Amino acid sequence: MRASTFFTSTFFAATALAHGNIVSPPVRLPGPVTQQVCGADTVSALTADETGPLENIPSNGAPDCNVFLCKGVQFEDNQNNVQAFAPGEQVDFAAELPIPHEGPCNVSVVDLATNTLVGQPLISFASYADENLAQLPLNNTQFSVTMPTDLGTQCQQPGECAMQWFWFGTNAQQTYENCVDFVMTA
Ligand SMILES: *[C@@H]1O[C@H](CO)[C@@H](O)[C@H](O)[C@H]1NC(C)=O
Ligand SMILES: *[C@@H]1O[C@H](CO)[C@@H](O)[C@H](O)[C@H]1NC(C)=O
Ligand SMILES: [Cu+2]
Repeated sequence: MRASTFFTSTFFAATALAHGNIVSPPVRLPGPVTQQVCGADTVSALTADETGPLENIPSNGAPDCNVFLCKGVQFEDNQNNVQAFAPGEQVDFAAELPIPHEGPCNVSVVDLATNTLVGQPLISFASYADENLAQLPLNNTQFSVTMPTDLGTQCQQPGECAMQWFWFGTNAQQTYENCVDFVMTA
């Protein structure tokens, strides 16, 4: 985090923890299963600051707690939070970027069992959240993706696929993620 020193102390206190996150569609949030798999301090870090970078989240070396996949948050805590999208559907995203850090960003469909990309990224920014701009382009905080039409039977089971927002602040050396669990409707 590089919060500039010209911020007043009040502003700094209010925003020092805030870097960025997806606010819509609903993202994966931690619960008891994440606590069991990762540890209580992982859940504390995730809930203390939903906008923080992965680098601040302890994995405790737990084999099933990969903070680089959906922040380590487990699907089992989010079974009631699975979105349904149709092939070709336009899905609108809203993001908050209270402390921008310039770097690449994308949203991709991820196969959760193997942590591999399904197809090409749905959207990709070579330069995102550039703090040197007077104002961020609107598409940094409001953008849309079009759901793929060529997945066949892939991504039809809950927990099989998520859309993952992935942003890396190059100078900050901070990585940000959020996962949207979804199923593709036939
Ligand atoms: C998506 O963005 C992340 C973070 O910038 C980057 O590490 C990754 O290589 C990108 N993936 C693709 C397929 O471009
Ligand atoms: C976002 O908007 C900027 C400024 O208009 C534009 O240069 C860039 O290509 C857009 N990126 C995407 C992924 O739409
Ligand atoms: Cu930051």
